[in-house]
Parts: sequence; structure tokens; C-alpha cells
Amino acid sequence: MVHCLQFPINQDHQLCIQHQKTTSQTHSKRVEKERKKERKKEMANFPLINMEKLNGEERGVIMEKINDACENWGFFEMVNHGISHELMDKVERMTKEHYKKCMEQRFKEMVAAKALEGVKAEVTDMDWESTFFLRHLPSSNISEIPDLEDEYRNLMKEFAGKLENLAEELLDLLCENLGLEKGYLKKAFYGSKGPNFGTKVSNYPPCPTPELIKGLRAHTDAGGIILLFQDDTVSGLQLLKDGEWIDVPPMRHSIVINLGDQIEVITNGRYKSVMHRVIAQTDGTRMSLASFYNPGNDAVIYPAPALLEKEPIEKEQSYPKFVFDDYMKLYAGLKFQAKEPRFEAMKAVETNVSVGPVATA
Ligand SMILES: O=C(O)CCC(=O)C(=O)O
Ligand SMILES: [Fe+2]
Repeated sequence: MVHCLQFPINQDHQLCIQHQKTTSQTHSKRVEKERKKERKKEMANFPLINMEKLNGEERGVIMEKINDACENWGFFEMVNHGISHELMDKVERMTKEHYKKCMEQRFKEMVAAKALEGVKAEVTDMDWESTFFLRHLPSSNISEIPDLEDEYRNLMKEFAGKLENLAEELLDLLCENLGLEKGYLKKAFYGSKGPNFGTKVSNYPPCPTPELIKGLRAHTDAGGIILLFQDDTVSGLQLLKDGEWIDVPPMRHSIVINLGDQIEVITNGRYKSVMHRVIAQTDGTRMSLASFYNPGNDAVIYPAPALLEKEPIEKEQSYPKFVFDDYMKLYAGLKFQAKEPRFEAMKAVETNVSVGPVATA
């Protein structure tokens, strides 16, 4: 009898919990659906710039689109940027061949040695990527990198030369939009030996647990302007916009641009470096070549005075002045953290920076 009495009560209770569960599941499903729709919309809005149109009557519209992308996305994707498709196809083919021949086995051994294949909890101190770094400026290290065929070395030198020109062209477009004199950003990056310019060649192999180990953990880039040649079929790069991770759509022969922390400082926050990450896929290896056009080590970075003049008093000098290399030393340990504490830390040591000639006696 007791059982009989209790049973319906329990069942009601059970049903009640079940009902609450179902309602909250429906609610969270609805929220997730809304979010997905929102993400899709944002992805469709991802700024795509046809650089060819800069030479025509639509120049003003395109410049405005670039400005909007810099202010609101920190990212844009360029087509018809002037680098030949033939050159890009060859770079892609040889990079993929090099990965298969020289890097893939090494990556598999690293995964086995670190037992990354069967992880059960989130890995927060490693990335699921296979990389090497080519330095182009101030001096090239391409001849010192082992395992590269001469043809690949020469190809990468040629590609880097084209990207360097494109980076400088872009910096001038940014100057124009910001109302800074032509050449201002290039000069600001120059220091005594010219800019640092290098390419990180990456492959993100298939990962059995992409939710537990990122291809590359979320970060903002420390430097100036980044030009990315990414795989046109295997996706994975995402940027954070209004609290949502948005896919950067793969597109054949496009170059993706994003802005680093130094552009944020020089523009006093008008343009922002934006958090991004790479999610490895469960099938398919994603290739990417990220070329970083950064200030020289001894370049002194600070908000452009011409931009500060336009700011209300309270926003004036909200960013620090520092030597770029000091920022890089700080970044080395804090890359995967928010940028704001880095800016604050640089502010704290700012008084030591001298822009003029150093007194020696
Ligand atoms: O591989 C990519 O798409 C992005 C790489 C990146 O964000 C980086 O190396 O800083
Ligand atoms: Fe990055």
C-alpha cells in the first residue's frame, strides 16, 4: 500500500523533473539554434575585400569596407590581391608535400610520446599543430632550415617578397583610412634595422578529440599585420566576435588579414587586435602559412600623436609607449591570455622608454 501511495507521488515528482528537464533542454536547444543562426549570419557578413576594385570608381566604398573591418572585426579576407594564383598553388603544393615527407611522421611520434591520442580531459598547455618558422627580415634564415628542397626555399623567398610588398601596401591603406600620413605605420615599425617579417608554416593534422585539445589556443597576435594563406578546403580558424566564435571561411586564393596588438596601440584602440583560435578537424589536415609583418626589435611603439589629438581627454594616452622587443618578452609568457594585462604591464614600465638619442656620458 505504501508503495502504491508512494509510487504515484514519486512518478509525479519524476514527471515534474522530467518536464523541467525537457523544458530547459528545449530552451537550451532553442538558444543553441539561435546562436548557430547568428554565427551563420556573421560568417556570411565576414568582410570580403576585392582589392582590384581599389583601382576603380568604387575605391571609396572599398576603403570604407576596409575601415569597417579594421574597426569591427580586426580581420578581413582579400581576393584579387595581386599575388598570382600560380605562385599560391605552387606554395600550397610544395608545403603539403614537405609536410607529408618531413613533418607528418615526427608529429605522430610526438603525439604518441605525449599520449595525446586518448586524452580524457582538456589539454591547456599544448596545441595540435606541426610548425616551422621562416624568418625573412631583417635577415633570412631560409638557408639554415633543415630538410627543405632548394626549389621550396626559393619559392618561399619569392612568396615572402610578394607578401612583404602587400603588407606595406596595406599599411598605407590603413594610414589613409586613419588620416595618418602615407608611410607613417611603416616608419613606426622600422626601428634601426627595419621590420621583423617571418612566416609560420603550420599543418593541423586530423585530431580525434578537437574539443579537448585546440589546433591553436585562443590568442591575439602580438605584432603588426598578419597575412594568412590558409587551406581552401579544410577549415578551422575562428575569431571571437561579440562573444561568439565565428569561422573564417576558407576561400581559394584568398589572403586573410588580421591586426596585431601593435596596431591597436598605435591607433589608440581605434583598430583592435582580435582573439582567434584554430580548431583541428577530425578528418583532413589543414595547412596555413601565417606571415607576420612586425615592428623591428628596437622600434618604439606608442599611440600616433595625430590620433590622440582627436580623442576626448579621458581617452588620451590610454595605451602605453614601449620598445617592441620588451613587449615580445612579456608576450612570450602570456600569449594565451587577454591582451589588456599586457598593455597594463607595459604602462607600468613606460617611464624608462627614451625615444631620442641615448646619453652615453
Ligand atoms: O593557422 C592559422 O590559421 C592561424 C595561426 C595563428 O593565428 C598564429 O600562428 O598566430
Ligand atoms: Fe594568431
